[in-house]
Amino acid sequence: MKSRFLWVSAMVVTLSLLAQVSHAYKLEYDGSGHNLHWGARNFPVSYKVTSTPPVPLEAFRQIAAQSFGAWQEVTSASITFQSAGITHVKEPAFDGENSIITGEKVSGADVVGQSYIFYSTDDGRILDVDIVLNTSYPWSTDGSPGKMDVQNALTHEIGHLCGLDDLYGKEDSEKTMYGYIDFGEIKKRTLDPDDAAGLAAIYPVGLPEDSGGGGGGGCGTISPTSSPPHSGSVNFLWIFILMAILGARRLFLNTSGK
Ligand SMILES: [Ca+2]
Ligand SMILES: [Zn+2]
Repeated sequence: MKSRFLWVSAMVVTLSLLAQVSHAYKLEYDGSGHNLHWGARNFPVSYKVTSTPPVPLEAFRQIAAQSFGAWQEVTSASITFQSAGITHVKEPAFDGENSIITGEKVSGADVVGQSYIFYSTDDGRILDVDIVLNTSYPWSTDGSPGKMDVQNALTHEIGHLCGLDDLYGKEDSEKTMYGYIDFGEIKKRTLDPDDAAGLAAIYPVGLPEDSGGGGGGGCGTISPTSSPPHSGSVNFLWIFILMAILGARRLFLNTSGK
């Protein structure tokens, strides 16, 4: 009897060790241990799309809405999004607008998409996220072989915009936050239960308005819908620019051959 009890205990310990090694999801963190997050008073988080997308503009707008929708539809999470129209900006910038743009402003030829996350070093509150799709790749709207699917890549990058980090484990390959992408791939369009669980961990339903670093009292914090800071806040700008480099999240081309 006693030996069987020991055997069961040993098995439970092994299982819990395995559970610690494998990550269901990962959150993005600043250097001080705060997980990156939007304050609830920024909901709905607004975004703009580039006037020069790699596919027809109207299709691009619809795909962006669908990509944000995949995250907004998570019933166990509270974050919401809203389109604010078109932008003409060409490069990521801390300008108070969350922009989905295209270009080659990414940190390597194998980087298909990249998110630039500007956040407050006080509490990890996200202030501005710009997503860049690398135009040195061909893009499509229908998962065509030999092209990158816009919705597949955008849904992944919006996970970064929300505060989720990349996953690189073999067991993560079907998740939206898997950090490798392939031509013709569309599996990231649909969230895995672990992607949804990560979002719910950051934005649980029923969170009070002033929690999550959002602040409800209008205490002069910067929101992404307000203008960027002018005189008197220049130091902050420099901090955010440095942090953007540290906070950049990239989506790599899958070169493993599958
Ligand atoms: Ca911006
Ligand atoms: Zn990524």
